[in-house]
Amino acid sequence: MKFLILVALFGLSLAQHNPHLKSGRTAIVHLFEWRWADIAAECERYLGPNGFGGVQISPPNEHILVSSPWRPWWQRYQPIGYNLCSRSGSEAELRDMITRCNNVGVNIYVDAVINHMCGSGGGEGTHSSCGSWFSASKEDFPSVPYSYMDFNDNKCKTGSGEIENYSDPYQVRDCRLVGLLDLALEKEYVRGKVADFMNKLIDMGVAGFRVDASKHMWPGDVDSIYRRLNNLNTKWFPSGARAFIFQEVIDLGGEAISAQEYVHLGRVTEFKYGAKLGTVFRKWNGEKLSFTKNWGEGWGFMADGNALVFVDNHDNQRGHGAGGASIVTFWDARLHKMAVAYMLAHPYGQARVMSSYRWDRNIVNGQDQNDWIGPPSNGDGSTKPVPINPDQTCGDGWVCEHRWRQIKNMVIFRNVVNGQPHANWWDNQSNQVAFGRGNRGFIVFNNDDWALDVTLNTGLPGGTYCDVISGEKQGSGCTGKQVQVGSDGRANFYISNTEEDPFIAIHADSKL
Ligand SMILES: *[C@@H]1O[C@H](CO)[C@@H](O)[C@H](O)[C@H]1NC(C)=O
Ligand SMILES: CC(=O)N[C@H]1CO[C@H](CO)[C@@H](O)[C@@H]1O
Repeated sequence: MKFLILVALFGLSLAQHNPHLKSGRTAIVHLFEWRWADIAAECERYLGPNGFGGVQISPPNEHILVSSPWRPWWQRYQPIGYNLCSRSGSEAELRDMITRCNNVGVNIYVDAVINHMCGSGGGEGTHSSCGSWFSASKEDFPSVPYSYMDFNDNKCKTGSGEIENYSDPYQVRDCRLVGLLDLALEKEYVRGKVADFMNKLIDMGVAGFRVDASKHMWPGDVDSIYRRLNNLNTKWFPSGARAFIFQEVIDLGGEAISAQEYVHLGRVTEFKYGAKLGTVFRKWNGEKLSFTKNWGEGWGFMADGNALVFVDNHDNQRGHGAGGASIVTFWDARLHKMAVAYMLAHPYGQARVMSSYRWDRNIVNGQDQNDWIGPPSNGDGSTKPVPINPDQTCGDGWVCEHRWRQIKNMVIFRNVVNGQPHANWWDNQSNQVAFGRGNRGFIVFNNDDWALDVTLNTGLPGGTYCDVISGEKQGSGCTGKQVQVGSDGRANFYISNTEEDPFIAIHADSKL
């Protein structure tokens, strides 16, 4: 009997580790702060055709409007309620986007902010994205409705009501995170309101959720909410499919709360991944690329099936959250392309690509004074559309890393090698490494300060392959380097350390 119950519980939660990606797709992209109308268009014109599996969207629910500083990105992490109008668009636009993306095989994952409402200093009035009245000082949010009884003020035992000591797991869960009003998720009423919000999105067709600030919620409380979730919409997903859950738990080791407390409930963001990969590609602390032969669990990361991996995210690309200076972002484009390619070539974890906007950095003593700046906007604070240039890059400050040829082609590489084992590793005991994925793909990196010139076993069938980093296959031709693989699977690779992109990737579909 006990055994049967365990199997049933285990089965239910394991289901929430599955992203339900469609037809061989493998990677997710975070279109940070994009408008719904632009995401819908991007699904149809770019993400669907290029094999992207899903989009993580910014929080869709009603949020506070902050005037000082002017409309920062983080205002969307301060909910006022669960009406679905936000800086990214209206409920109708959200619904249209979900439908259109699903129809071209691209899933939508919602950034769910359920730990808290706005900050205690958020004032009183209708300065919210749908215009709902609220009072932060009275803890009154009539649009939900939540009242002062729905917050953790009595449960938190610190004098200030804030988290004062991160070594105390009670404080981290029961007290306010940087002043944010902490919801009493142990209450049936609050759990019901959160589940209703998430179920509305599930019924609209989303495939799952990135659960913000998960570390600040008790695992038992979020488990109770996840169990209330509807199965996914059968218009696009198999009957009985559960929402994909990936939880934001920043765990670089050495803290009271570990990622392990959440892995039975869904996947967890593996923050060690980007922090370590950045250290390796920057060659800091004596790290070398050759040390990544056992990348993944061998580096002390969580089990493969539990991990959501990324090179950078919207927090740590601007110095928030975890990872610190080693994180490699679009500001370091050459290293960023290499690190993202490494992630996409490697089988470990569910991969997520970051797609950013530019802002005016102003770094004083290692801290960016402009880390708050919101997306490219008009004077009234409304977010600008994403214009597409003739060369397929984006304009108006949108970086669109996911459209960089090297990254887009590695998303395709990951699809082509899906399910194939990590194979044919080579390294020079320094920063030149190569590995393949079964007999479907092979990648070679030169992050040393001298040329690479070596003949390697690729595991691929003989033939001429087009390198998808320096160019790509177009019709029967190749716009980049060509690699000759002999009938024995061996090929010579030459990569100068001064090349724009000192790495080469070939795969079954890039064969000429
Ligand atoms: C922080 O919390 C931990 C765990 O409860 C405790 O051992 C430690 O003494 C606390 N530190 C301070 C400064 O209160
Ligand atoms: C330790 C070291 O640098 N080993 C080798 C790295 O790779 C090049 C050739 O690709 C060799 O010349 C180095 O000796």
